[in-house]
Amino acid sequence: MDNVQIPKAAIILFSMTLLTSPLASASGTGHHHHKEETTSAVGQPAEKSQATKTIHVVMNDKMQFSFQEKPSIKPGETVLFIVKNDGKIPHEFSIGNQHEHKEHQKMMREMPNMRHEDGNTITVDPGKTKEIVWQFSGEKEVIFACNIPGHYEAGMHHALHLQGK
Ligand SMILES: [Cu+2]
Repeated sequence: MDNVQIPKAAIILFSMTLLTSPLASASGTGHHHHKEETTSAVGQPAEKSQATKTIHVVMNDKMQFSFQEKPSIKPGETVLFIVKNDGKIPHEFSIGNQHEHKEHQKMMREMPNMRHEDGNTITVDPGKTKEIVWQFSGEKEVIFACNIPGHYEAGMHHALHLQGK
């Protein structure tokens, strides 16, 4: 009897391996989900050709964002941000809601040497200019922030309420 049961058990184990292996490899390739992380509660990255508005932003070491003109954005609008760093240290321009920035700050404190370059974030070196294109959708309360440790706390954020529709 034992001779019969052992192969049966082996077959069961074998089929369980077949069943679980696709699951195991799916969780092993969790990095593919990275793209989804760039979809935020306030929109998603877009192509420059889709942008219907350009907003110039200047960042400085006084922990401020200054806008060439007061930004006005409608829900659904795709905006090209041209972001210049006038300071002497790197700064970040990140688009999100309050919760997303809090999470981002936590991660930056844990990995202080990491440069954060997600779809919703650019890091701009001193004297440099970078671009980010964003389509606004979802929540209407948007925050632009620099999440480099200490910067947000020092005032490096700007809240914007999307206008209309
Ligand atoms: Cu900063």
